[in-house]
Amino acid sequence: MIKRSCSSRFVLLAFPAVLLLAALLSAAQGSSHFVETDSIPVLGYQIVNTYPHSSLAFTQGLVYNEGVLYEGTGLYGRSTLRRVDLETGRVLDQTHLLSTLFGEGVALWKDRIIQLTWQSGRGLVYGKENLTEIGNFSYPTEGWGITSDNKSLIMSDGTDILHILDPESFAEKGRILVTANGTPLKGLNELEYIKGQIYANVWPTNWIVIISPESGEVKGKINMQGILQERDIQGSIVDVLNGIAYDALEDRLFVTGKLWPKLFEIKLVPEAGSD
Ligand SMILES: [Ca+2]
Repeated sequence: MIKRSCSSRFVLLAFPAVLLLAALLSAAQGSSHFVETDSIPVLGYQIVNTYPHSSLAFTQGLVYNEGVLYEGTGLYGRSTLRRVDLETGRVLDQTHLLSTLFGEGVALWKDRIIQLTWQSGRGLVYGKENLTEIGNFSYPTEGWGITSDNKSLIMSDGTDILHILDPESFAEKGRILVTANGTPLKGLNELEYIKGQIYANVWPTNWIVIISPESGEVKGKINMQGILQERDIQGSIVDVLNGIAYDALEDRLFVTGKLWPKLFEIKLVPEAGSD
């Protein structure tokens, strides 16, 4: 399995695309320990729309609001926070992080955007309109994904723990211990709060899990295998599925991945062959 370390992220970028795709498919299959516990309902997807996405964006955070995607990208020296036009994928505005920071998840809170960083223990706060940094905060874990349930911020750190943070003070108010059939589910990455449940990418797989915030139990899992085809990447280098955003007004669900040239609007459906 490809480990999530600084060096391995750059090793990933040196892989030929075909080999990388094969490695990722292998990793996704090999790391599917929770998939084998089959009492969790499986969903598939239908592609509703396909949009351009910057193949230079190492997507670590994604959220939608009023026609615009807010996207956080990673890698040292390349991390950004950007506003992106959904239809064209055009970057409307962006701010660059210090080269010592590796950008991670993003969430909206009121007129602010919150962005995590990976191993710096530092969260960044921006004004939503102009992406100007207006504050920061610290946390004792790694920072991976973050979302909001309109009362709190919910943050992942790469383990099976979701941290519930006060959105004003960033103090931890509680934790959700995530389990799939009673087994801790690690690797929780990019998050999105959708209609009372938490959707999470599971690094480094093609699975998205649907988590009950009350119990931490995985209530459903979405098999995203195959959404990005080899013909889509045409020799370019891609990394794993990561990035979930939701348009609550129009009930639209968006997904993409790190360095993916496409972003998809999807509809969830029962997986073929499942009950
Ligand atoms: Ca998200």
